[in-house]
Amino acid sequence: MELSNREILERMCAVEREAGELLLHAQGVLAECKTGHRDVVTQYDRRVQELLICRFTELLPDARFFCEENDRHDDLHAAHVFIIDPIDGTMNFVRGFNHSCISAAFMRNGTVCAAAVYNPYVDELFSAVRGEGAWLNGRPIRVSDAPLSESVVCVGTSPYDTSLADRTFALIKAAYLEGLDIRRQGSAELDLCSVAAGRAGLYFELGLSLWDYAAGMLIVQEAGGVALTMEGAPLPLGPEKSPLIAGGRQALEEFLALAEKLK
Ligand code: LIP
Repeated sequence: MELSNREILERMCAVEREAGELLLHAQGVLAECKTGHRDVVTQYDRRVQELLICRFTELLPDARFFCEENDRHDDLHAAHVFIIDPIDGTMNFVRGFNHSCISAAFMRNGTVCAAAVYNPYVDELFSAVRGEGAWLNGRPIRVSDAPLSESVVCVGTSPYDTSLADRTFALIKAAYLEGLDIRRQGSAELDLCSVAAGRAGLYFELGLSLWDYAAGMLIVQEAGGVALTMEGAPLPLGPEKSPLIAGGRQALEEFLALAEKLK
C-alpha cells in the first residue's frame, strides 16, 4: 500500500525532531570552508544529513536524495525524492546565533508534496502537505495579506556571491523605505516560514539553491502565499541557483513592480 503524503510528513517531522537533538547538544563544532570563507560546512551538517537519508530510506527504500552536502545530487526526476538542507543557517550555527533549522521536502513525480522545517532552538516545526494546508506545531498558519507599507521584510544577502551585492542592497533599501522595516535572519527556510506564519509580509534573496527553498516554498503556498522568481516566474526545481521572492500576494506584487523600476 503506497504511503500517503500525510503519512510521509508525519515521519519527516519525527525524524527532524530527532535530528534537532544533535544541534541542541552540539559540541566541538568544526567549520570547513566550501566555495569560500563565507560558505561553511560542519561535521553536524554531515551527521544530520546522513541521519535523514538513513531514516527516509527505511521509510521509502526507493527514495532518491538531493542534498546540500557531500555532493549528494541524485536524479530529481525519480519517482520519490527528498530534498534536504541538513542545517539551513550553518553560519548562524557555527557562530552560536541559535537560529538555524533542519529542512526536508518530499517530491513525488516532480511535484513537492510534503515539507517540514524544524527550528530546535524554539521548538517550532513548520509543515505542509500539498492541497491540505500548512501548520506550525500542528496549528494552521496563514500569510499576512497586508500591503508592503505594513509589512516587515525578511532579506537575504547571498553572501556566497558578492556579484549580487549592488542589486541586493538596492532592493534592501527599497524594502526599508517602502516597508515597515527589514530583518536579515540568516536562514532562507526560516525566512520563508516567517512569511508563511504571517510574521513577515515578504522575503527575497537573489541567489538560492533548491535545498534552501524547496520546503519553505510549499509551506508558503499552503499558507495562502506566493513564492516566485524575481521575474514573477515559477521557482525552478532543478540544480541551478535561483532568485526568490515570497509573500502575501499584494505586498509581493507591489515589491516586484518596485524591483522592476530599480533595474
Ligand atoms: C544559507 C541560507 C541563507 C543564505 C546563505 C545560505 P545554508 O543556507 O539560509 O539565506 O543567505 O547564502 O544559502 O548554506 O546555511 O544552508
